[in-house]
Amino acid sequence: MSILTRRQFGKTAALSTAAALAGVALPKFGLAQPHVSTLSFPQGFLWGCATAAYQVEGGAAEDGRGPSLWDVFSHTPGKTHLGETGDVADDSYHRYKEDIQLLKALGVSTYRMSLSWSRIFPSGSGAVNPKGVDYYNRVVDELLANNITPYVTLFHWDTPAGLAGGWQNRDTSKAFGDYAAYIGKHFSDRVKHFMTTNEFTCFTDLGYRIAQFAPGLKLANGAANQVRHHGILAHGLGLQALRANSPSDVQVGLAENAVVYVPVIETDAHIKAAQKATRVGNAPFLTALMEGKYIDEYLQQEGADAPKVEAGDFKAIGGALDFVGLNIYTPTYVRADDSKLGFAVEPAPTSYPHMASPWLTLGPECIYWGVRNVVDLWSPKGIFITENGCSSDDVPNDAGQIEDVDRVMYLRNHLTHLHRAASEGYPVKGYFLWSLLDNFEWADGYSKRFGIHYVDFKTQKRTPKLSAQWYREVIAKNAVE
Ligand code: PNW
Repeated sequence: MSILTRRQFGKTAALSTAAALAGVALPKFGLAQPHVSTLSFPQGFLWGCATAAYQVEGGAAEDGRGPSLWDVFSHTPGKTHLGETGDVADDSYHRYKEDIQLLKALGVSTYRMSLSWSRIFPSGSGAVNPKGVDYYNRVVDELLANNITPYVTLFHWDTPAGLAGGWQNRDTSKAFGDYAAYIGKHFSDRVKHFMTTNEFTCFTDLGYRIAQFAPGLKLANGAANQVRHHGILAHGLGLQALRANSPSDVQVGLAENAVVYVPVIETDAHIKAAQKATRVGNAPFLTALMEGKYIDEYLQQEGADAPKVEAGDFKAIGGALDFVGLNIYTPTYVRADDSKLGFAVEPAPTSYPHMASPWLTLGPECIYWGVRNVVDLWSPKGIFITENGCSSDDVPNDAGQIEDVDRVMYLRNHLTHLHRAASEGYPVKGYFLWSLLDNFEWADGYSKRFGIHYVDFKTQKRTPKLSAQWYREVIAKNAVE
């Protein structure tokens, strides 16, 4: 609805009077005749929801699943909010059919889920666990029976604890390649879209450099850079293995939380600065994948601490992707300057608004710039928003309903800016809302809720929030209003 300013209203009223005198019909504006603008998405745009295995499944010790670094970390005192773990989480291991009905009620056409590597290979490599494979066969078949297309992430941070040295060890990347080959062989008859890994920074830097996530280490810079390299190498080997073990209609990409640089003001100079920042600021990860090398700026910056690269590594890492998945939550504002790099990041004032998670600063134009910077720099074949959503202090009211108007505000604004990208011709193919359900929010345990369905963790009851009703409308209309 457009509300006219006092000046515009005065002008409209004057015009109407003049037009009435002249007997001319004018378009009607103003509060009595709300002007609703519908922002329609391209035909065939895919709407979905996303989750990850350790955050929703539970069943941590069931049917032969091996432990992951997140089981170990969350069971170590002091590592997560109130010592909470993913032992039970949303119990989706047993309730997946109910969860698929929630997806169906929303009307989504796709579901982004991840596989627990240690449910399939309990030690990370070696013997396969048929019961783990059966579980995912049941989930995939149930999705397909309900006309929901699975988009499957092979690794969303739950590294098998049995892999010695975790991501410090190059063998973990090779084990990931073997695991990906197995998944390709056994699932690509029904699953046609795979993402190798989710968010490199979160399982490398947060786990091995700043100890916020599993395994909770604070390695020196050089060693932590090597962990990053093993992360992107795993992606590369996984990509090759999936391709080699799947039919040609299978599409492979990844889900990456590239830093999104937003020009402070939309001028040519600041837009160029945002592009430069995107390339340099993501040098260890997305830039390395898209350009098949570490760019000079990164190598110079790291000097003797730069990662050790072996022959052939970048042939795998730089392999062509069918799509780039972007997990987009927050903006980083940047401006042009005359420094060597040509840009400077703007510090956020303390008054800058954020959602329930303090890191989740609000700037919905980031979804537009995330897409635009990546496409303008590297022209990938397609882009998916593989995650977008927010935490909110959801509290059921007396009637048991959750009126998460702040989440609706967050989502509506992000989709409005995503619409801009689609309507300018950027190849955005789909959007996965994080998340279907409240779930285990890593180090924040169950204290931060990201779902559009409220989960009562005592009873496992799921209740659609206002945002779920809102999203259902968006999907039905293929439009945001
Ligand atoms: C993503 N940040 O993580 C993950 O892929 C999800 O598993 C997670 O639940 C979701 O976002 C919400 O946190 C992120 O600090 C973690 O900018 C941290 C950041 C972004 C995303």
